[in-house]
Amino acid sequence: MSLTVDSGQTLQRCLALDIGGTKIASAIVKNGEIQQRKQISTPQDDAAQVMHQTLAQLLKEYEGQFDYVAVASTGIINQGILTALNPKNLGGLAQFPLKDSIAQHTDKPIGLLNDVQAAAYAEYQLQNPNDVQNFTFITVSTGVGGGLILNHRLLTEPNGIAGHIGHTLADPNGPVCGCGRRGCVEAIASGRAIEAASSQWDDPCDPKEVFVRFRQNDEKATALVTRSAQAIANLIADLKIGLDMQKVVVGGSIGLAEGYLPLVQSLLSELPAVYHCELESAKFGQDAGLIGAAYWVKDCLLQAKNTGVVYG
Ligand code: ADP
Ligand code: BMX
Ligand code: ZN
Repeated sequence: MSLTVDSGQTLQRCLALDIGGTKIASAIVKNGEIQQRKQISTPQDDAAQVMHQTLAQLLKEYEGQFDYVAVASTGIINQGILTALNPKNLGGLAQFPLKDSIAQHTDKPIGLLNDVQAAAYAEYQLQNPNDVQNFTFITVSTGVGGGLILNHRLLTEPNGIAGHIGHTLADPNGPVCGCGRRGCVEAIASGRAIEAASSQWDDPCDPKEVFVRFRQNDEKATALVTRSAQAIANLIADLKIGLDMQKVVVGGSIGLAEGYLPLVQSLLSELPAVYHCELESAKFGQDAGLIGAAYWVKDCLLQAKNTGVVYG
């Protein structure tokens, strides 16, 4: 990320944007507090053009109320460009010049990172660093994403790819993922994967209703939710054994749905003890991406201002 900031510039008020596959959240973040939160649907048709218009509109709505812009977005975020690993999650949008699109409407500094990397940064602030040096945030939402903190440091470099653990293998015979690989965790566990299955039922329904039926012990809904939770439990086991992960926090609308995390926990506990890992749900809930982007970009800007060294 390249960032410049004048020595006199204050960085109190952040316009934070969180662009997911289903929704775009926005807010002013000041002293860690969320103000003026708004939420709209992510463009699905004519996605590039509508995304430009949506960003222009948001920048106009918050005009004069921020000192810098922080964007947490789904996709691989590198050099200000959004590249979708799974374009199906973004209305077919494969590449988008996110930073340039925003820069047309403001001269304030702009920083960007992946949505789940941002959420990981926020939730890690709530951990005791003496107890937790290796930490992962997993979102189970439109897709499945991750943010990895290793040895206290969020991995964003060198290409913005780190953390895309939704595209590790869950089942070699599973469905083909939108990224082109067969059997990714995302193709089995995500909201879109659940929807692809439940929309084909004789009594079709959306993922929210799948969870209502799951909580009523409906057989098909329970099997579908369990398939998702099993893929996430195995992913957590892989993180533990591969990276000595000490804690995993789970977010996203599927991850936060009532009954989901206890199921993941119970499936993980069936594995040998060495694969076990402490699990929690996101304390910032749906705001983890907004808060994390605001903190992370501010930290990058301050680092650049104080040392002349740009990181991120
Ligand atoms: P985004 O991917 O934009 O960050 P979400 O975290 O809200 O958005 O995830 C969207 C996915 O979660 C969709 O597949 C949607 O159907 C599903 N979903 C939304 N609300 C619920 C709910 N209450 N229970 C279960 N699934 C939900
Ligand atoms: C996908 C990928 C990740 C993202 C994750 C969760 C795209 C467009 N996105 O794996 O970059 O972090 O989904 O994203 O390829 P969400 O939209 O479900 O929040
Ligand atoms: Zn994939």
